[in-house]
Amino acid sequence: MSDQEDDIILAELSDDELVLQMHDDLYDGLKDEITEGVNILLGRKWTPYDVLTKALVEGMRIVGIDFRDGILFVPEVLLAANAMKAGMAILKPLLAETGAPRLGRMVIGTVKGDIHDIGKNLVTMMMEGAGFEVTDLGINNPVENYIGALEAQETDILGMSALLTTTMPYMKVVIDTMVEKGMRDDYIVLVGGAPLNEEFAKAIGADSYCRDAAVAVETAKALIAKKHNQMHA
Ligand code: B1M
Repeated sequence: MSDQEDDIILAELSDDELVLQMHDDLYDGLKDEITEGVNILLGRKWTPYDVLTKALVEGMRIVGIDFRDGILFVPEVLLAANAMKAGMAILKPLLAETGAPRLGRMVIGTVKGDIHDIGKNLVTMMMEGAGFEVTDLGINNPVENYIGALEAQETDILGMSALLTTTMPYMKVVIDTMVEKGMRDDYIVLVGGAPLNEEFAKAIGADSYCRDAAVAVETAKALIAKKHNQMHA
């Protein structure tokens, strides 16, 4: 870090400057600075959602570009991910604090072979904030984990996350297994992750593709309401 960077006092920056600085700090994997930045923005009455999307998610998007282009490597991206998680940990209770009524239960996990969990964690946070109970299976889940969790307790929604083109086909393995076991129609299946799209979701037999965590919440609410209406029709 240069002397000049040492001199930056985050609390003295304007909102716009601070957000740009946080993108840099996330890029550099500076956990303490990200924690401080999140707290400053919250202190300035930013909503937790705006802090999450404008400071953290946007910062990680920039990291992703340089990772793709071979400018950043796995160890650096891991540091960025840890810094992002430190920021998310502050926002998590605030996003869950809505007092929303219980809307349903979801099981979510990242598929086998895939260890990316930031997006899934974000979906979990937003779903909990919207009033869903969420069982998070973590990363690298074989089909047995999903089926076991669905069978263990009454669940409305299965959510799967995949960030790699090599792991996204595994979602079909899970859905096909649900079909074989005659349980597919008992659940709403939502899928998400950067390489997916609506077409893919349709092709593997999911109910919907969710572009981001906010869309996951809206889609879950809409499909739950539809299911309830059908049941009471
Ligand atoms: Co990885 N990685 N990575 N990585 N990594 C990507 C995904 C990649 C696109 C980077 C790149 O090249 N530009 C690329 C995949 C290329 C491809 O397959 N097309 C890639 C690669 C290649 C790899 C490795 C193979 C690298 C290597 O080892 N050589 C390796 C694979 C490891 C494995 O999984 N087996 C690897 C490793 C890692 C780290 C461990 C270093 C780290 C993960 C840390 C962690 O998650 N704890 C990492 C990271 C951080 C990334 C990038 C930079 C950022 C991902 C992220 O957290 N984004 C990523 C680049 C990118 O995506 N542009 C990249 C922020 C997050 C908020 O967004 O996850 O998209 P996202 O989630 C969004 C939506 O997608 C959606 O909502 C979320 C919130 O809005 N969503 C859902 C996600 N899941 C959902 C589930 C739902 C609904 C919505 O269910 C209902």
